[in-house]
Amino acid sequence: MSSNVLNGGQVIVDYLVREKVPYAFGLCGHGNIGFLDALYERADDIKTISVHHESVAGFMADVYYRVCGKPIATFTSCGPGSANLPIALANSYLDSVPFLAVTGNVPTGQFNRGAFQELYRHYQADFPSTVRAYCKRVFQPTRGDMVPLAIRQAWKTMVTGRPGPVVLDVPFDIFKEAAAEEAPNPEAWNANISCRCGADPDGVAKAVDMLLAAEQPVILVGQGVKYGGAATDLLRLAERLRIPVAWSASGTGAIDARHPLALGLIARNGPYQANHAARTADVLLALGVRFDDRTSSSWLPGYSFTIPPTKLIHVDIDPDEIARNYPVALGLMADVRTFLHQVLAELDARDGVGDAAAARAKWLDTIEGYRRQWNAFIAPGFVEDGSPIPPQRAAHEIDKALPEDAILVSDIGVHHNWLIQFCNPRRPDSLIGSMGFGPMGFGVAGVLGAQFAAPERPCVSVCGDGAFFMHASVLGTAVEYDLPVVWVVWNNFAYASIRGLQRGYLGGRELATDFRHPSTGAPYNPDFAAMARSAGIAGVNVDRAGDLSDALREALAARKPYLINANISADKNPGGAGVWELPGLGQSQPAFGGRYQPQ
Ligand SMILES: Cc1ncc(C[n+]2csc(CCOP(=O)(O)OP(=O)(O)O)c2C)c(N)n1
Ligand SMILES: [Mg+2]
Repeated sequence: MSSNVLNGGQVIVDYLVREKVPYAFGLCGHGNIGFLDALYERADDIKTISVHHESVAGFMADVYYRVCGKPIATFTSCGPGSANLPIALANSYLDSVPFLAVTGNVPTGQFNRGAFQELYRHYQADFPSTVRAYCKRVFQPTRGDMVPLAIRQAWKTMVTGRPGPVVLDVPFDIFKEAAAEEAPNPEAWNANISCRCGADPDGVAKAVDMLLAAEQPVILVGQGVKYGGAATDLLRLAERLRIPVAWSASGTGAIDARHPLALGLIARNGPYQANHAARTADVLLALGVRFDDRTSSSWLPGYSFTIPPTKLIHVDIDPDEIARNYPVALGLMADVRTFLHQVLAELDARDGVGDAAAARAKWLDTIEGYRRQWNAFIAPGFVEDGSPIPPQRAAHEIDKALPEDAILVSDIGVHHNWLIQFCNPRRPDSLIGSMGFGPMGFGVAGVLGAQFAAPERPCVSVCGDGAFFMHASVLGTAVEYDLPVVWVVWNNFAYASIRGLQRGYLGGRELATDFRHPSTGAPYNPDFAAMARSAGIAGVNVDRAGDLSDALREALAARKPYLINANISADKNPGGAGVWELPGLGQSQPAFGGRYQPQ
């Protein structure tokens, strides 16, 4: 190889540097030492962060993007190393978050011979089949000179249209094989592509007609608004037409939860004013939201939505999501931010906009009535005391202690349901969660990615005891990279969200859902605070509700890695005005209000 020719690994790394990717998160193996060697040479331009489980790298990459809007790369070895990654790929894929996974594979000359760690019994070097359902696309260059094309196409696929993770699967020898004199230039191939497509102009006019004529309109926002950078324009539209805004769990934070037009979460455990306004709306403008079962009360009419007769305007960058679950009065394929610009411009050209906004007073008053009823219903939970800590109080105390610029990354489980119901996020990245694939560990590990993306901001993970134990290796990574993250382990000595289903639907036939000591039968868990201390991290226990917010404030003030082990009750599930039913397990009832049946 002549000295001015880059090998495959060098081309990939050079491309990442040209894309201004500051970090590669991952874990070594013989399959990727060629790539690590290329990273070694460019250590001044791109920092390599080594973790203790590959899924941690994937979750970090995911949350890194959710915080700063820039995709990052991961690196994993061949065979088992990369087989630890699909859980994170799927998580990002279903939540439309891009990252580039550079996976190693066996040498091309050994394809189909059953070399160490080769998946070969259906097809040679078959990692791509493993992740086919888990990512947007897989590229597998099998000659050095195929790498430049693969890397630029992989990057483009990842960031254009509906974003998502892409795998670049690189056989061992290709990292070291001559590839090109230089990496492709992102300025030429990717930087000048815009996917901010607008809706068709007739559709925009029709949407405005419908919004101006509506008497009881509601806007529903999903994560397309957050990650599409449309929060400011959303606010403009909502205020201009005085339309209340509800959100899916993934849309949490798209509007400040304390804004007078903010209705709250639409879900099983969403508040009455959100679910009831949405299910009685005459026009529902849905922006960047995909109507999953948890947002839609399992699609049962009359709990979250009643479509029809509600007229649905559904706007999404991906037409596959439009009319997937509900018929549309108007479906528009568009980037949400561009669509909002179009609508605002159309309103500028219309007469009577002020009248339409003024006519909204009655609808907003009615909603205030719903809000008062709901607030009275939930009020006792905010002051409930005791040990273990009552869960609503716990969510409230955590919310109280977080400064405005904090990033709270939740894990998956009943704690997530409490947080999305009782925290009041102010910014699009105030409360981050996974709503598509929902893998335990997302928040435990993701908080490290948040801290890399926002080094100065307070980053907190609230995670279940089950998930923390599954991913406790993160303690070491926080120490090794001096990341001042705080874990609040929501310790209920159980896989409580699943135990709650056994209690609610299966007559309390509990099996394999809690943690007990074999001799005493008492609730058991390792001492997580001591575990943290053994890793060189501050660790404290909190048993009383009144101590939780002070403990969190102290942890944040320390600006070093910290773990709070909070003893929290799981006797109650968060209830709301919607439902979530699992087929075959019987009907569920909302905790507040009932099913709406239009006349
Ligand atoms: C990797 C993975 N395994 C299993 C599940 C199924 N699951 C969803 S929530 C949950 C319980 C989580 O327990 P914990 O982390 O303690 O949270 P809690 O519900 O108690 O708040 C389980 C097992 C999952 N989502 N992800
Ligand atoms: Mg638990």
